[in-house]
Amino acid sequence: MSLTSSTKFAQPLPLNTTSSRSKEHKLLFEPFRTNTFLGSTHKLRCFNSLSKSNQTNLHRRSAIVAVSDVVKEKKSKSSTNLLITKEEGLELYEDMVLGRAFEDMCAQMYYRGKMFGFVHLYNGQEAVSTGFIKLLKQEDSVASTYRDHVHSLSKGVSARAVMSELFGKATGCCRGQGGSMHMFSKEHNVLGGFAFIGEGIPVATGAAFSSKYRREVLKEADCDHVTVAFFGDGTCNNGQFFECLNMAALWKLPIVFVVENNLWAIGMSHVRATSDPEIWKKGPAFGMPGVHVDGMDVLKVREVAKEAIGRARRGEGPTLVECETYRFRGHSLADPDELRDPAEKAHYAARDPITALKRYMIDNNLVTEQELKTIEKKIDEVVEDAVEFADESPHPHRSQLLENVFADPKGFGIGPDGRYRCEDPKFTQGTTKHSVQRRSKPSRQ
Ligand SMILES: Cc1ncc(C[n+]2csc(CCOP(=O)(O)OP(=O)(O)O)c2C)c(N)n1
Ligand SMILES: [Mg+2]
Repeated sequence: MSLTSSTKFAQPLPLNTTSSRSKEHKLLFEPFRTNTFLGSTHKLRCFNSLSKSNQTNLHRRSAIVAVSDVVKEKKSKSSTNLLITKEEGLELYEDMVLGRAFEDMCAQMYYRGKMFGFVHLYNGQEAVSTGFIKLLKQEDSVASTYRDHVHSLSKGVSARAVMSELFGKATGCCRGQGGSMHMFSKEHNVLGGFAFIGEGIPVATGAAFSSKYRREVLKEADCDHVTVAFFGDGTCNNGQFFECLNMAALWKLPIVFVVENNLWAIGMSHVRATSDPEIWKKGPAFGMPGVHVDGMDVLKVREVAKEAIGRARRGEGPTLVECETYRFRGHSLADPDELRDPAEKAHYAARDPITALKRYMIDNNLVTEQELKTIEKKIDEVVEDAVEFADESPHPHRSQLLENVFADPKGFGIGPDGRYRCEDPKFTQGTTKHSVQRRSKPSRQ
């Protein structure tokens, strides 16, 4: 398979990374300019300004090669040409099925009143999380968004710990204090889910800086850790995105910026909200490669991820990867999802990344239906177990309320006597009195 048929890379100049790279690398990083937007039912505004022949040519080059087409291309070739081994395929499949089954269960539990606040599901986007995170080491870091359950699962946080967190229980990965939008695990280097869009990007940039600092200043030669920051298309119109691209390129940080472009920011279509909807093009503007990949195909995402993570690990700097994907449910479980065109939904539903991987593996005789069914059954049990565990787990103690809210717990949450200030009946009186006094003073202005 030629990745260029589904992947677009633009490279800033100069960038001296191609000299020692393989032919595949050259293919990947070959400048590939096109103005069509993969899979989108919308046309870009600038598309109209192209000549007719260019339009046809560009359209042909950017057509999606679904996994099924890849299979057709591959049929006559030997199995050694496959993009994955059986073990890798099973790992990817299991991770995606876990993500899907977990989220479906979340929907059930949410509507049964077991979860509080907003819950944003990841259905449809699994190929992005799995394609990237399954290539990472434990020491590598991941920064997520409020759509963070599946990133955490892919990074190794147990289904029990994530489900318990969603139930607000003490056994959750944040002891029930974070909830759906704030998954965190120091052990797994999950740097957090973030409710404010774009907030995770500078945190990820800081983590990447610390890896570089440890390696180059503290001389920890084995510190080659990489950080992957996931965020949405709507978030790319936020200033933090641009600031962090600049710093990461300037300092050649070991980071991959992964845009999960699901074409929508709540009810705002990406093509309506963004001056140039091809986000990948912003990479070269800041001095780093920009890539556009079919985010419904885990194998293509994985090929791109290998290269981008490898670049970061080798000290060659950041990459911006735009994965075109789609969420199969509403923005959150509170969203009736009435704004998106049913034809658009059907278009992407037909490209379900889990079904596509299954077909690829079966058609290439990597696995049998039965082997995949065994995985699906195992995952059902894992998710059932997570729910039982979360349900039976205790609620956090009230004394936990202000822990980890302030950097210095003695400064506000806990008084000098070691007791929680909120337990002091005079807890709010002081501030009220102070503000009344201040208001009664004559103004100097
Ligand atoms: C700083 C900030 N501004 C506005 C919001 C409100 N908000 C919540 S989700 C969202 C859309 C984000 O869309 P996108 O980045 O595409 O992510 P997706 O939900 O599609 O994964 C917005 C604007 C917010 N959470 N934070
Ligand atoms: Mg979006």
